[in-house]
Amino acid sequence: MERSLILLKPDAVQRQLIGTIINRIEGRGLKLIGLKLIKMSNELASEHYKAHIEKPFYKGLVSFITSGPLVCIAVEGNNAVSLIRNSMGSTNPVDSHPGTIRGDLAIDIGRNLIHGSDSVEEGSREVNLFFTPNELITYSLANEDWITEPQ
Ligand code: D4T
Repeated sequence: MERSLILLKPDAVQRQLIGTIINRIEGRGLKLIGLKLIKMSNELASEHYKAHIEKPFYKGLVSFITSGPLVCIAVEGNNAVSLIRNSMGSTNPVDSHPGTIRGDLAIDIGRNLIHGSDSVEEGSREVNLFFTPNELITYSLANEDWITEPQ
């Protein structure tokens, strides 16, 4: 089963958009299996964004992501990674379509509200980076068969 890590970044928390964004994720039918508020350490930020270490925006990105509390969410389900990426919209909100989270709620690439894992492999790695096994809960939703056709 696919897993994806979602981060509601410090701008989402400060703008009091936590509920609005979670509402969209739940409304789509995705299942949350982990949820917590944290302040990201410099060490965790460097690990999470290590692919961008040489990029010109890296310093500002780490400074922003460690600047205040953020919400970590683990999601599990078929196609969880691509469903979330589609709901988020493009990295740069200028290119995000209306109807997506960034397309409706953001305007600046450096304040784009949300992170979602960009591949199945990354989803698994990132969920394990942000959550310990006992923080993840596997369960069934009562309405699951009304969201996904049973195989
Ligand atoms: P994240 O990782 O936050 O989900 O974003 P994306 O997966 O959509 O985009 P990314 O990894 O390419 O970029 C990571 C993060 O860096 C910020 N950023 C990016 C920025 O501030 N300036 C830039 O020019 C780029 C490319 C936004 C997201």
